[in-house]
Amino acid sequence: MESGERKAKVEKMFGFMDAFLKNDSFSLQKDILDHVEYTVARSRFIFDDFEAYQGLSYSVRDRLIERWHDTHRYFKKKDPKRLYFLSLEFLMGRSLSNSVINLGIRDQYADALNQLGFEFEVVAEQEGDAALGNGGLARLCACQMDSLATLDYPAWGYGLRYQYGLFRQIILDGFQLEEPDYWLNFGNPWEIERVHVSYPVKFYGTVEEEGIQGQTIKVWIPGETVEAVAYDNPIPGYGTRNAINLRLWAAKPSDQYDMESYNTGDYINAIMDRQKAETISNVLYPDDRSYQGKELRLKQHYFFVSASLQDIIRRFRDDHNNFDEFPEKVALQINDTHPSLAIAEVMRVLVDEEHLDWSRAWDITSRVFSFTTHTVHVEALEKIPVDLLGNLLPRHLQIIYEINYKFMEELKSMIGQDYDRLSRMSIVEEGAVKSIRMANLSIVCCQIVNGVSKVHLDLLKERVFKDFYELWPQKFQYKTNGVTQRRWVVVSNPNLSSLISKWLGTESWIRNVDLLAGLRQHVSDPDLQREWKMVKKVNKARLAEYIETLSGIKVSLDAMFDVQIKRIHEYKRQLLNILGIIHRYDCIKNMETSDRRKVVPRVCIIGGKAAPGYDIAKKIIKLCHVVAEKINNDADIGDLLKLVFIPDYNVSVAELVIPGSDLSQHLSTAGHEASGTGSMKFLMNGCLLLATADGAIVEIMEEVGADNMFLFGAKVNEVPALREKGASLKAPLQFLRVVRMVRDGYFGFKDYFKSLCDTLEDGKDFYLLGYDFASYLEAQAAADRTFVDPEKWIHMSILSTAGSGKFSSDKTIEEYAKHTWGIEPCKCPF
Ligand code: T68
Repeated sequence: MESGERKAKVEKMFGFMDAFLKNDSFSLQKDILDHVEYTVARSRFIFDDFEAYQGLSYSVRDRLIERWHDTHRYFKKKDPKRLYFLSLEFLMGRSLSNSVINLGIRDQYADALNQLGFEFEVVAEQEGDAALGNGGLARLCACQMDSLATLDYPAWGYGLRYQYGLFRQIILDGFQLEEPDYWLNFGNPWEIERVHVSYPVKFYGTVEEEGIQGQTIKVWIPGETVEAVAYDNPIPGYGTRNAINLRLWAAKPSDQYDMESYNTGDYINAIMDRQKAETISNVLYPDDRSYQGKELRLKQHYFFVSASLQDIIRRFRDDHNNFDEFPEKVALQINDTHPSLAIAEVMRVLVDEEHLDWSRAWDITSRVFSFTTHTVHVEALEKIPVDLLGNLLPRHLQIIYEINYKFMEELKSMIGQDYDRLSRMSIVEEGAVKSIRMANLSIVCCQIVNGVSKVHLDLLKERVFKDFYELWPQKFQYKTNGVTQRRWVVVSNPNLSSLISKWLGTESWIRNVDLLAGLRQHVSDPDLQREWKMVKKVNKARLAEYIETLSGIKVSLDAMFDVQIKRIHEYKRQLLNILGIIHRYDCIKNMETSDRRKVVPRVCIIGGKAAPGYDIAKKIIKLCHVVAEKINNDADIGDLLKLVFIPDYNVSVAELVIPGSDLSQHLSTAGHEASGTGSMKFLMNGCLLLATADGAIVEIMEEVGADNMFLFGAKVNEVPALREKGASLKAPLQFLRVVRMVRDGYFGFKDYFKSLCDTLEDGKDFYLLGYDFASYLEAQAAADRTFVDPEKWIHMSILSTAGSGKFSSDKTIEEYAKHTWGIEPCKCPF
């Protein structure tokens, strides 16, 4: 039957509107029960919370799929320029609450569950996190997908479906241990396996030359083929019918080399060999600092790039046959350099497969790509050893050499024989290990290179990519990062969300975040202040309960909840926080009992994962535990000070902790944090920030005013000169005293902490903890003084939320759409 004929028949039988699923309480209950019975295969009369979660999720998924189909049909009909967002990492967290809120049917589902004898919150807690990323970069992508869908952009996300997400952090005797995160163990209702959407990805082999029509063509004869299978994850927008797609690739053995291996007669080994193919997409690399030239990692990158581009080109070809139209229809965003092999891959397809001449192919390629970098650390820029690349992807290496040759020629004609500069800018780094500099490749190709904050752009211009900036100043831009208010306020802090809507008289801020500024006019209203305080108290109570369940520690709700949650890094300076806590403890211990009444009680909360091979970061975690052990068990201290380490920090833990925080700390040594998006989540939730003037904080200061924050520390432009001073830069006595306490074994583990303390010695203190310590303590004292004036604190808290609009990912995406990708909204009409 023709599809048009079938459509008419279906419509005649069911009527157009009947085709859509209904959202009244009875229909939802029926759908949940049907899925429990037929999809989960449990009895509809006896099922537990987890099975209710499964039934519920499949029923939500059905509704997502409807919108997702309609959206893609509409995109196909309109054929707008599409954005393809390529990222090796997406940190999506949980999907259920976010989906039902974006679909606008949360209350209906809560009611339906109630009727069935379940509680929405309890059922939602059953979901595990999808943790296919390390930290800020990956979570940023998740926020941006939410904004792309909400703002109706014709966008696709592409990534890898790792079987093992970011490791689970187990704390044993205060030490971090890593456990695999086999997140698919309990199934994943949010994805749709597309067995028919699969592409062969090739590796290794040789490049040969062939003469075709008088021309010499390079032909890559690959040595290994692996199949990439698509798993689709619908991403619903809020307040729109649009639902876009996040397509993640999984590796499967390919049939293409089957016969050869089976013919050897060694059946079992042939199967084992096939199995190896699947390892490509198995594991997420848990290191967010450095790039090692590991073959598996490179294989992951190319596997992802090749499958995504085959898919993108196939879609383009459905309606176009001239590649000159490619840049009008396609924008390819490369998220950090990890997907930058895509540049060489597009060139390979255009030149080797489509037989375009080099300059036409290069013109097209350089008009489709844009690149965002997320680091300020030159040493963190990705480099691939030439030997490794040449072995795995011999044709790509040739193409990169060719791009570099042409670039070097062009550069020489512009700057002459300045060999130092030429060698700094070359895509190929000569040296002990000859390598390809992926950032240089990306800058040479892309017309726009984005930083993620104003400060970051300055650092790119002045330090990281100075030579390139001087050559092509017009390429360099920044887009201030943002986070989605849907996830970080509406989903995670429903009480605050309702309060904001009540005082603004509208829910429109959920799509139009500028409206948050309207809270300013009510900031002094005692009713708002009282209600604001109440919401915080309820959230603190929820967090206190969580802490007690985790650690058995009872914390007082009257204490200031002071939080630092993020990946553990020396530059993020969790150590400064811990040394500050030791100082506070030491002061209380040495106080007259009568003076202790003046101490502002604090609950210090720290959470974060250290990369498995990052020794110093692991020692910081251990130090936090031994200090906590001492303080929390000191009867002298009681409720005046508590220190809690929250294990296995992830997106859903953040959703619980952030709303319950009073103060949040962002302590990076100035010039080290490209942006930092945690601060934005706290800001939206009305937490006050204690921070250095680094990354996004500088722009936050502009929005909420420095008076509404607690700022401290050396400024970005002071840091290099301070470092120059080396050992002559003397740390204050208070600092020396607390470091000595650790060094002398006051908290035990004296030998273990020696190397950690050594990093703080005069002349070795690269991250300037000693230098910043005094001003850090002053900022902490200012926070204490403010906390005892609740009216002032609440005032600052309301102004923080009111000033957070600029840091919505909706804003970031609008900027990218206009100034980088050149895409327009494409809103599905019904
Ligand atoms: C972060 N980068 C920045 N990298 O550190 C942070 N790296 O300042 C910024 O706010 C955020 O990106 C978003 O722009 C990362 O998170 C990684 O996770 C990473 C992962 C693999 C390899 C290197």
